Amino acid sequence: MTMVTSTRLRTRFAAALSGLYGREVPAYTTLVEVSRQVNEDVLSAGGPAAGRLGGAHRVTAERHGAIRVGSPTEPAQVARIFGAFGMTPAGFYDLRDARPEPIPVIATAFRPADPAELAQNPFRVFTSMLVPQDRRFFDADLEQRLVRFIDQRELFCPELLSLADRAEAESGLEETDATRLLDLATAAFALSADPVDRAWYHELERVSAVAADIGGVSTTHINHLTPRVLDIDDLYRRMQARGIEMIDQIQGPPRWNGPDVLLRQTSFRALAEARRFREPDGSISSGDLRVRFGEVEARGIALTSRGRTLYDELLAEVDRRLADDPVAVPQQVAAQVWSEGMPHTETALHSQGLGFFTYSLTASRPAGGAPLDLAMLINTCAVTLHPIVYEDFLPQSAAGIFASNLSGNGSVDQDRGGAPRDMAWLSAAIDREVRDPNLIYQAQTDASLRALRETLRIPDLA
Ligand code: OOG
Ligand code: NI
Repeated sequence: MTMVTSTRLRTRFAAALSGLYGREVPAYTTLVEVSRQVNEDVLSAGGPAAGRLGGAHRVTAERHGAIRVGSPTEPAQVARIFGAFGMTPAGFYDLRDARPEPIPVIATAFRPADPAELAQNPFRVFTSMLVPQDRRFFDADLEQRLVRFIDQRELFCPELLSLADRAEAESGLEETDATRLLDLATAAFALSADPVDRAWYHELERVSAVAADIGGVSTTHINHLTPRVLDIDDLYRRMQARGIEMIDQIQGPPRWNGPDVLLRQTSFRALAEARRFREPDGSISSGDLRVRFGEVEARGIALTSRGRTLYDELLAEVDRRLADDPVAVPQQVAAQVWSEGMPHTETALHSQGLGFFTYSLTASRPAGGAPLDLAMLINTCAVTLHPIVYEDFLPQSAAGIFASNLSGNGSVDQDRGGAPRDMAWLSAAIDREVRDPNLIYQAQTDASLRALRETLRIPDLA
């Protein structure tokens, strides 16, 4: 009996969701097609971006998904399902005081952590969880009704959960069970034909459209699935040329002539989708909802916390200059601020401790008696730097993506207290450790440096 490994299960799950989402949201299929063309063009032109941050095999299949669930039991179930696919929770995002629009959720991303697993298939899912206890959004009465509604629904059937547990415990499943697990897991994220209670949905929508999307319906669904492109500016132009109206900007770092870092994302609003509604008198009517969208992203180098601080400072500087000069072009200002403040080369990013890299030895140990250090080995090309790809998300971009796809503003009462939530709280709630992404990247760098020290027999090389 051949085992379908968890790596293979993850690849098949990502592909099955992609098939499902393409049938549900046809604009997604266009986006994937245009992304494929952009990537082919970048790779065949062989420019600096080609292959440096992931080869054709990885990037072509690469997707992130976004789902939104209630709490407290649903996130723990989600964690078991993704556990079957070798995806662990990494990073903690709190969007409740996000700008421009506070969203009543916290989030983590389920993703592989091991470099070999990431190279096979880096599928990641940004998973948001509603916080009904947050008084800035929900009063005590609404909290109670929301929790009751969420508690009595079943997003994931017991068979799915027990297959997932077995797949995780045994690092895979035999083919028949694997197919069953994948079918059930994919179906759990399909848009449901169940009627939506119109009054309940609208009551939540007045607080937050995201709260309604999560707690106003009896099932969950994939909110978007995002392909990765090697040139997001080119993709943006090509989508607009096809008549698909994109949001007015690309979130994250600007386009500039230095190393790509972190993550750049943009999105477009999907069309309204037909849904059935249950009216207050019990009758069923038809209508539509517009909650899902298309998104695309370009990934760059993972930044250390120092690099991240610099990134945040540069963003703030861009905001300041734009506030001072209302007619300035945001992209130009950003590119200017970056060329003043961000190192222009990968080597400089590395030597200033701003980015994460691994090392490989390209020449034998240089002769001569001078003590060797890492910078000198890099400068003489004896050691080559390899950037580590950023595998996570950016809270500010996520907030921008959420906000740009909402129709109405909700209502938030900032005078009321929130409910404290952090990484430790989330770890306890889902009963598994939410990992700090920086420690994952750091471990990769450390392992590579250790290997280099051993090969060169320089135990204290730094
Ligand atoms: C998630 C929004 C965040 C991203 O790529 O930053 C996100 C959502 O809309 O549910 O997907
Ligand atoms: Ni997304």
